[in-house]
Amino acid sequence: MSMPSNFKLVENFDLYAPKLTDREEYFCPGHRACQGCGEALAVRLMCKALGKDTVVTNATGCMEIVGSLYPTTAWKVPWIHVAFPNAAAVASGVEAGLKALRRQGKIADRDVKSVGIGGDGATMDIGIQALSGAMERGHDMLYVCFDNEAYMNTGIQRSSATPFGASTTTAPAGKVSIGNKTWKKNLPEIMVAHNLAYVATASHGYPLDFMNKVKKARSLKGPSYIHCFTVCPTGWRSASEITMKLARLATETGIFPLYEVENGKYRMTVEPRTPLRPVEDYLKLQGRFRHLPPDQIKVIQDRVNMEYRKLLNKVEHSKSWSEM
Ligand SMILES: Cc1ncc(C[n+]2csc(CCOP(=O)(O)OP(=O)(O)O)c2C)c(N)n1
Ligand code: SF4
Ligand SMILES: [Mg+2]
Repeated sequence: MSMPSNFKLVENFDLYAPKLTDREEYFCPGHRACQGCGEALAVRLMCKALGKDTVVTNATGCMEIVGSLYPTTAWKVPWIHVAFPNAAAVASGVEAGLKALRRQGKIADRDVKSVGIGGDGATMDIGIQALSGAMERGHDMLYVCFDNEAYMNTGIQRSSATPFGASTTTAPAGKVSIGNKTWKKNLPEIMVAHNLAYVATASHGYPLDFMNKVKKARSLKGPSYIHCFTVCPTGWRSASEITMKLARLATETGIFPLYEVENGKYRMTVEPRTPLRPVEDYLKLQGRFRHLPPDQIKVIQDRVNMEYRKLLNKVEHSKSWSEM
């Protein structure tokens, strides 16, 4: 698998070469995700990077529904489905349980990791309290948010991750509205404010970058958080065969930059060529943005430029805690 030529992979830590990835699948084919589902691909990649000694706690959402249709399951690691709001709380309980088993010598020789997962609705809206609590208490766990920018499983309702200008069933574009009028909540930044040792953004459009981040987070003791961008052809009204292209365009336009924050220090892990591509290249391929007039596209472009500059400023000036 090669990176597109207009990108530079900045990573240097213990890189996953494709031939070294785990051949085993832990989120298996046969699940019921829509054609071209980016979230299913991302979950599969995450599982490959985590390996078999993993317990996954999954909030309600698309991945739970498509992966566990009775009497089948796509999961080959221990997996618990929990309510919409409390995946992080249950994952922290799993971690406490693992600690007890370790103390009793029952899993003394195994490094079993507790991993909580949820969609943007489950993580950024309804589960944010449980997530904040689990991170603040310092559990040895990883939480991964699979952000497809709406409540997809129940019919494309807007969430706090839905971008400005997108048309959703609860924020429809029409004669009186351009669709969703709020800007995406910056949950990675909220996680950084929890002083976690490791926070990263990721995308299934950059599989090795994502898997390396999962691997790194897995190896750390303590809480860590990864925010993974995932394309949803059904909710975004995009062609299923351009799922990877859209994920890469999100990064190439600066809409979803890929970076990590380790002990307070920001670092870009994939650097798009500058100047960034215009946001229109990304927006025009999706039905949810089809109605946007040029002046609204400019509003989005200006905002993306400003957010990107803010991020570059942090990359340039932030220091790791040990350097302070
Ligand atoms: C407390 C509660 N409220 C609402 C629901 C209904 N519900 C189930 S899945 C879902 C949407 C999930 O959205 P998200 O977390 O973004 O995951 P996605 O389906 O987009 O992957 C909703 C609203 C529920 N199960 N429980
Ligand atoms: S609705 Fe979207 S996230 Fe859900 S399975 Fe279909 S493509 Fe995937
Ligand atoms: Mg969602």
